[in-house]
Amino acid sequence: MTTCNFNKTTFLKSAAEWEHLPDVSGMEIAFAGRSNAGKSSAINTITGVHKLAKTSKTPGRTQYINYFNLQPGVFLVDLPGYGYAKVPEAVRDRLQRILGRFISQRTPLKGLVVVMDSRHALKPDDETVIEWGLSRRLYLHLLLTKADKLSHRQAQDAKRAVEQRYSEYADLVSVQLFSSPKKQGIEEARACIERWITL
Ligand SMILES: Nc1nc2c(ncn2[C@@H]2O[C@H](COP(=O)(O)OP(=O)(O)OP(=O)(O)O)[C@@H](O)[C@H]2O)c(=O)[nH]1
Ligand SMILES: [Mg+2]
Repeated sequence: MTTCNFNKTTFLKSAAEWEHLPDVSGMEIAFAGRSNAGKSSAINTITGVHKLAKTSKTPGRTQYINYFNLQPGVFLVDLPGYGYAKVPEAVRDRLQRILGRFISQRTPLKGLVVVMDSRHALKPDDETVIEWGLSRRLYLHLLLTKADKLSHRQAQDAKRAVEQRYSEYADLVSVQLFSSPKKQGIEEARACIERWITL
C-alpha cells in the first residue's frame, strides 16, 4: 500500500474537448456525478487543498474536464456534472458526449468515484454512468455526499440501499458516506484511491 501525499496535489490543466485531454502516461481516477452533487468539493476535501477545484452553489459549474496531479503518474480528474437542465442544450450535449466517451473509452482511467447526494442517490443517470464503468470493469467508489444533511440512521439506510443494489459487483464497487463541511470520510476515500493505485 502506497501512502500518497494528498495535500501536494496540484492543478494540471482544463480540457473542453476530447482532443485537448492531456497525453498522460500513468493512471487517472475520475470523479463523476450529477451537477451539484459535490464532486469538486470532494476533491478539495479529500486532497486537503483549499480551492483546488472550483465549487459553486450554481449547478453546472464545472464545464471542463479538470486535471489534477496527485503524484507522478497519478491524476485526479474532475468531470462535468450531468443532469442539470439549465445548462444550454448545445453545451449539455457536448458535455454529455465527452463524459460518456471518457468513462467508456479513456485508456488511462482506472477508477471512477461516482459522487451522489446521499439524499438522492442512484438516479437513472447515475445508474447509466455506473453501468458504463462496470461494463469495462473499472473500479467504482460510490461516494454518498452531504451526509451531514441526514440523521445517522438515514445515512446508514442510504448507504445500505446503494450497497445492496450493486452487491453482485462487490469485487469492483465500494460505497461510503461523506461530508465536506464535516470532513467526514476523508480517510476512507483516501484509502480507496491508494488501493487503486497499487492494484
Ligand atoms: N452540506 C453539504 N454541502 C455540500 C457538500 N459537498 C458539497 N456541498 C455544497 O454543494 C454545492 C455544490 O458543490 P460542488 O462541489 O460545486 O458540486 P459539483 O458536483 O462539483 O457541481 P458541478 O461542478 O456543477 O457539477 C456547493 O454549494 C457546496 O458547498 C457536503 O458534503 N455537505
Ligand atoms: Mg464541480
